[in-house]
Amino acid sequence: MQIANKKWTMDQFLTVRKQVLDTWPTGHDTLLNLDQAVATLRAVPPYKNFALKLLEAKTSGRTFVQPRAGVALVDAHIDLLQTLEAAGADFLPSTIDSYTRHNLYHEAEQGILASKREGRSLLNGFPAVNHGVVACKQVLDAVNVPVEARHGTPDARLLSEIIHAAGWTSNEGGGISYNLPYAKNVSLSDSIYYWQYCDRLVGFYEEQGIRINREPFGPLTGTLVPPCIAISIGIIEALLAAEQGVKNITVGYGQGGNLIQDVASIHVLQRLTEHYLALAGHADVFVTTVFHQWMGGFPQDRAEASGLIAMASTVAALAGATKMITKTPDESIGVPSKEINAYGIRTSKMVVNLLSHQTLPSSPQLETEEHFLSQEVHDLMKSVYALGKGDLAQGVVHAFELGVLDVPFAPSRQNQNKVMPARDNDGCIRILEFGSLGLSEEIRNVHRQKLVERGRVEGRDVTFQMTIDDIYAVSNGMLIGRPHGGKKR
Ligand code: 8ZB
Repeated sequence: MQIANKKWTMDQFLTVRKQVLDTWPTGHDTLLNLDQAVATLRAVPPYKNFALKLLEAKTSGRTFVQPRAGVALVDAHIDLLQTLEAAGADFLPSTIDSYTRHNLYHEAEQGILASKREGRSLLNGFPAVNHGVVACKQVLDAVNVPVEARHGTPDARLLSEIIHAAGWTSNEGGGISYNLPYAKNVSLSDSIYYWQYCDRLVGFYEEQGIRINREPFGPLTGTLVPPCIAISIGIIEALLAAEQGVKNITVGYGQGGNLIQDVASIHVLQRLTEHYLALAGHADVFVTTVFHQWMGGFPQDRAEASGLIAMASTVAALAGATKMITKTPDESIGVPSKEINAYGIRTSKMVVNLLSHQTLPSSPQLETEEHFLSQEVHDLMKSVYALGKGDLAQGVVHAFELGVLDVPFAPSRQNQNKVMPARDNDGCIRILEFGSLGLSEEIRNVHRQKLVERGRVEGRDVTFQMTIDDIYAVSNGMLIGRPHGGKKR
């Protein structure tokens, strides 16, 4: 697939759309008529519009909270969302099941039937394509806050059609962030093309005066991702979306663990996303941020998990993130019950409410971190633009081929997997192996120096062993994987 970062014409979009709607019977739902979909979306009240509520969130001085949640059957899914709304969720999700994420709708159908037979969910999410527009609209009608589709789908074209036609006003994902962490063998140019379609659909609705939010998936693999890599990919996905006409974008970031680095990252994410959008002629896009509570391995102990959730909420609030995605004390077990999911929301909300209107004051450490991080992002963006000879989509594809952009621990063959991260002596995520990452020698030396400092304190060489120790540290109750620094009880 030859791709370019250029807005699709409506003709081009409608031609592809015919094929997309043909891929599964619910694609022929009468409500997928675009005029009818526009009417449905126009009838969504402002307090249930994701993009409009984000405007309110950004000016409120409080970090809004949103859980993850999804089960196989419509009634149970509605009951689940109503429980989470009652627990205080400001935004609701519908987490989509893995079969749907891989476009395996026949398998999803079997999962629905089996769930009905057994009287419990046998899918790990809500199969929105199989349920179709009418059922998805019932879900939205049953709650009083905006609903977003959250998934992990490289080709989400039909899913996006269905959820928006049902009045859901936000969609998570992007051509990079919903490919590399989630798929092994989907070509990057294909997934970028599929997501151009999803964004062009939103662009169409925006042209009709309907506000819809889009959210790149910031945490990527959730495992020690250096902030400069996550932020650059978020900016690139924001730029690709804006080109297709998206006007309301929430860029994301997964908690790293060091307070200063996390606050710096949210600040730089907001600032540089706006900066690059403006440079590309998209200054009219409204940008917000989302902070994901710890996406790595969780402690098994519920009390320890709750501590981690409370700490994440503290950081999100002090950083001034617009919203935060919550975890639950049962994260290490699997898909949470509605009760424990509600518990996670209430824990998180307590903290962000206590900290509303408080922010981390500026300090030399915070300024230094923001300075270096900004420089890193500028380095990466410059390398990507150069590789694409001005075309961002081409640049991204070449950047991943060459490892100029590289996501640690991604299962995808589209990714070089040469970058190795490790924490420095303060617990900040730094880079131990750079591969071909597009960073200057000056920046690389800063990372090297920080890791050597840790090695000196721990009396060991800087090796991959640090990476391994750090991956398991948080679930063992510490941020940094020190050689003899087990849990202090
Ligand atoms: C990449 C996102 C992983 C996180 C949670 C996992 C993990 C996945 C569901 C869910 C509630 C679901 N997750 N599916 N949480 N309901 N159906 O997403 O636990 O935290």
